[in-house]
Amino acid sequence: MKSFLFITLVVSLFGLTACGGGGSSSTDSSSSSSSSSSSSSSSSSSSSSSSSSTSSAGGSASNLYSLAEFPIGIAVSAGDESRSFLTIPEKQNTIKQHFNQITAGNIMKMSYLHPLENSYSFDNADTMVNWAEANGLTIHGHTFIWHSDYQVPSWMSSYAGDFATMLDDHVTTIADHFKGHVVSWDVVNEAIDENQPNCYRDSLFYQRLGSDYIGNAFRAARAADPSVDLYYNDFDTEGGNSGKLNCLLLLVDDLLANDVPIDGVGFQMHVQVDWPSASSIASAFQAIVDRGLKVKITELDVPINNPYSSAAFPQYPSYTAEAAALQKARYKSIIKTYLDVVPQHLRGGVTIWGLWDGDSWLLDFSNRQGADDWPLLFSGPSNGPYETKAAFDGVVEALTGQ
Ligand code: 9MR
Repeated sequence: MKSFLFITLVVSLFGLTACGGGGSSSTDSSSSSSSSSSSSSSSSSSSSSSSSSTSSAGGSASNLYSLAEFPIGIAVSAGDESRSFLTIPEKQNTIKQHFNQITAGNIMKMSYLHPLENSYSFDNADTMVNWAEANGLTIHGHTFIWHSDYQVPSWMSSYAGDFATMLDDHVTTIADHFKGHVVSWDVVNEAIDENQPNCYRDSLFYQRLGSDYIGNAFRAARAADPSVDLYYNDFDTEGGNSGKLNCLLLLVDDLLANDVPIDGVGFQMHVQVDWPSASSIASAFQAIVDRGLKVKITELDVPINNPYSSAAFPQYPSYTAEAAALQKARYKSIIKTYLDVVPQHLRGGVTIWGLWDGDSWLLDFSNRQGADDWPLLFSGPSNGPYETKAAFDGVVEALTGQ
């Protein structure tokens, strides 16, 4: 973990360095590279902050993570993926400068880590973890169990043996491998289907084991790594879809009633710029807080075009100042809601699902009808330097109580 010795300094300096505007911040790639090259040690990274506040990757805060007392995470491509941050030095620099936690966007999913029944493949994930540890970032693991067809190894889909034992071994082996190197896990991802009468998605795992597979996975993970935080993670649970939120609460209550060792709920929060409302989000967070569980925003992004809106799509064919201001306000509101509702000891952190707009999974998402969008905190080009957007300033303003 990075040291937070300089939080007070950085926060107080913030008042002097804030841009506070609605557009992209100023650029100065030379100061960017000098600040990022010093960020491998926490103290030097933080102490360089005051002089690098106008860097291209700096924007209105020198080290975003220093403004929060909870992890500020980023999803990354790694391993053999085409946009692996490990092949782009500028991306590493920006990640080191602003984030203190990493989630693998893909390479710690089932099919990547456990491609064959008797063979695990940890090398790519280990390389990523080693980089994170060398640079003072923690890892949020994603994910032991996800139904999605292309994530389930084919051997598992046709497994004819004792399915419960096999799945326990899968969780145990991975949790054990990363023990001491991962601070939290999405134990089960997206197990809910609110259109099913009992709320459980009719997945391979449900078909073989009923809902027991969820509690089993938490128990196996806890047994393998007693000190890691264990989350249930899902999308569309942040309040706009009341049926899905109700299912989430049923699932969580069932786990708690059965003494399943769950520490928190991950809200993915692939939200729209105008949906759901801040009050809906607050209610959803509150319901988890009321159960004494941690709330982690695990996959935040805010596209500015809403394909589900009654308005013509795309609403913003280009990234106008008006769009940027809307997006900034939305990011700010989400983080503010998180701070307002979730008490400090239950804040699991906030992770943004990708570094710069060209990294976003939404570019390939068919529901977006091929429209461009600009859902993240930084703009490109692909190899950097990355420039902070107004959205970044919105996060800074929320974290600093502006
Ligand atoms: O961002 C991920 C994208 O690169 C992958 O193609 C996709 C399928 O594996 O998964 C994306 O991440 C998903 C995450 O793992 C779970 N919640 C939804 C995310 C966006 O689809």
